Amino acid sequence: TETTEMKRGIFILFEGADRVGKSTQVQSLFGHLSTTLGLPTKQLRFPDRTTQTGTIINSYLQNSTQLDDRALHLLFSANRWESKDTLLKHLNEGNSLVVDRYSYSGVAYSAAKGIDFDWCFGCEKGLPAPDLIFYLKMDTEDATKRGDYGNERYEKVDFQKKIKEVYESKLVNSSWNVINANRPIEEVSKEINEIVDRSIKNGIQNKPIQCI
Ligand code: FDM
Ligand code: MG
Repeated sequence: TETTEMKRGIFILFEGADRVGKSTQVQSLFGHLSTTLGLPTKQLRFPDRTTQTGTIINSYLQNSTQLDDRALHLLFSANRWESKDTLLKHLNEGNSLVVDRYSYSGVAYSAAKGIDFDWCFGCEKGLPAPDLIFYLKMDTEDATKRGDYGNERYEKVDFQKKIKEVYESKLVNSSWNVINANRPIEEVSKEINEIVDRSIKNGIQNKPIQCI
């Protein structure tokens, strides 16, 4: 209402390997924020396959385009940079964002191919940083048993193990929330909702938006 001071939105990110349940949890948290808490919220995912860079990325992921690994990495990064202003606008206008993959996916998937980690990370520096990161953790074998596995380029057990290794040895740090994703959906959601509720109570929106 007009009498309450408007707060900026919260930037919440979900990361993890394929088929760990990110999209399901993004949707569930979106419902919690928008319906239960009544906060204006938007749901986003990267890559954004609707833009020009996204079109090239999409055809690569569906195995219909070949591309140099570093060129691809830069396209994924550019795909985030082109939405930088939109992300900031949403947050500053009070819209919270629940985002499915971001810079850390970019680094994890490219470094898992053998590209230098710091080179991969460099392209991300300066992008708006998430306020909260949820890393959904699951054994690769369990993830690969899930429906539709194997339809896209990276959905191969050995490569997924490498991705998980990059995340867990080089990206996840004490500020991330590591969530055991090998549990019923509702149990996972409940834990995530509690962390978000607590963060809001502790004034997560009062600090300025950070950069990566
Ligand atoms: N992916 C995603 C990357 O390789 N780099 C990136 O920067 C991002 C954001 O693209 F295999 C990979 C991860 C995954 C695919 O598809 C995106 P889904 O729909 O999120 O699985
Ligand atoms: Mg996928």
